[in-house]
Amino acid sequence: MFSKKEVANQTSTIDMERIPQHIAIIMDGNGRWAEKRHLPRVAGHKQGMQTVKTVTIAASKLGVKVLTLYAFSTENWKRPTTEVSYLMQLPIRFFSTFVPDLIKNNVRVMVMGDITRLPEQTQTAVKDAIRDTADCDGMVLNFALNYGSRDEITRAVKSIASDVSAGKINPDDIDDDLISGHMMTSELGDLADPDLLIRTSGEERISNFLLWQLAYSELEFVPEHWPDFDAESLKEAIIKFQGRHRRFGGLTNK
Ligand code: V0D
Repeated sequence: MFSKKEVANQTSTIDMERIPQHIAIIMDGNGRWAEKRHLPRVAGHKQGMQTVKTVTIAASKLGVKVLTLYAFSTENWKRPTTEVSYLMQLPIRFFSTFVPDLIKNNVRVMVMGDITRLPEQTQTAVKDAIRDTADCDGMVLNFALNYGSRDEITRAVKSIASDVSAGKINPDDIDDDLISGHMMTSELGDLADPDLLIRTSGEERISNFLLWQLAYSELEFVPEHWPDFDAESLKEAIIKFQGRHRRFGGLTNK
């Protein structure tokens, strides 16, 4: 017998010419994965970190140009202190074991969000990884860390308002591109907007993630909890994206 996955793979294959350039992922379901196994929630976070490594290498090998991962939202501070402390260790652990693999795979690390409120050691680990991978010109691995999209938009509006009041720009200069240039994704240039958003664990919401940048993205909600997501799940999501995002008679299917 074939599982659903195998049937899906028999009937369709990935088109390497049409890989989504920017994939964003809401890595949901780590706590639920652990609870189902009668393990503490942090065991799910630990396993989830392994999944980050697997999916990063898989995405890079497929030719994805930007992988944005929602690691910690501005709302996650409301979780129990012990859980928050554990989460804050994860970027340190992640980079202490994974920077050589990132460099080997030519992956550059980027972070968006307010990292100034994170513990000193976490900030250092993040800054070191950004520096150590600065010369990599393959995939960008972009972590959304202490990020919230309304906060991002609020900062952008304030910054634009202050440019107007300083006389640097006129209200008439404010357009789509100018606003994009004030978002935390601005250093990604043309690649700032995800082609595909994946959310794991069955929840079908955007939850304050990339509200501006997701305007035209394909959205895929998959049932697996993040620790169960793997290279095969990523390929399946890309195959579905390609099926939906076909160009009909030269018209783009936006
Ligand atoms: C737990 C699933 C990698 C989501 C993945 C601080 C919840 C595993 C990072 C990470 C977390 C973040 C930034 C960075 C390098 C690594 C991470 C957090 C949680 C919250 F620069 N996994 N990971 N960060 N989990």
